[in-house]
Amino acid sequence: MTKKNSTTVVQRMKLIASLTSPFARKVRVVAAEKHIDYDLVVDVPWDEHTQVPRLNPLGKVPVWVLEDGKALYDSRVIVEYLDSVSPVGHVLPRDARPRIVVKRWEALADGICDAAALVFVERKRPPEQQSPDWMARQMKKVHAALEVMSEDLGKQEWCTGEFFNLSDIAVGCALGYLDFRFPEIEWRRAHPNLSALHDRLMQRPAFRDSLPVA
Ligand code: GSF
Repeated sequence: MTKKNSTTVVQRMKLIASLTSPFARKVRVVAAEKHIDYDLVVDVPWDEHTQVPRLNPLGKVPVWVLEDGKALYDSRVIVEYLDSVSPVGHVLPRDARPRIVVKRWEALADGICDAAALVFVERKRPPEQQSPDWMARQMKKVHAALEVMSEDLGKQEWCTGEFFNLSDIAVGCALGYLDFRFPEIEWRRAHPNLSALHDRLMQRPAFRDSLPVA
């Protein structure tokens, strides 16, 4: 930590994250692709002594802590911020229309993670408190979103066409999360084009280095 002048304390930027969170993985991949330097602080928001609620009243990771200590959340805000601070390897198009298309992909991929994470948490409750209807409703969203992602990807190399961007990162993190928490979902067999996309993504160090770990 360095003192810039008598009032401002400058610290290295920090990412507060769990190593299982697909949203945090998205941020880690974006930061790596853009060569943005930061300290990774592992914090599991479900743990008794978590510090996450001090930084994010919603109690969720990821949280990005700026040099002046200000905390940014959620993952969509953080990736926009990261893309705006470095011109290296832009992950969001500048123009409004293609940018919104990428954000739509991100919403779809994040939506898979939201629904899947709810099921994961529900499955950890005592069996008599679990709601099969609730879990089925969430899993329906996961399968419907996979279907649409596969349809929209079609035969393209990357989600929005020729160029790799945030849509691919978000989709890759969602697929990786399904592999990690729901290995029984055979999305590769149902959607070979998503499987090929995932294989392409796994050739990138940013993806290989951020696989979820329990
Ligand atoms: C979702 C973050 C989230 O659900 C974002 O950052 O994009 N819209 C947010 N994080 C989960 C961990 S995970 O499932 O990735 C989390 O922190 N859950 C703790 C809680 O109390 O819900």
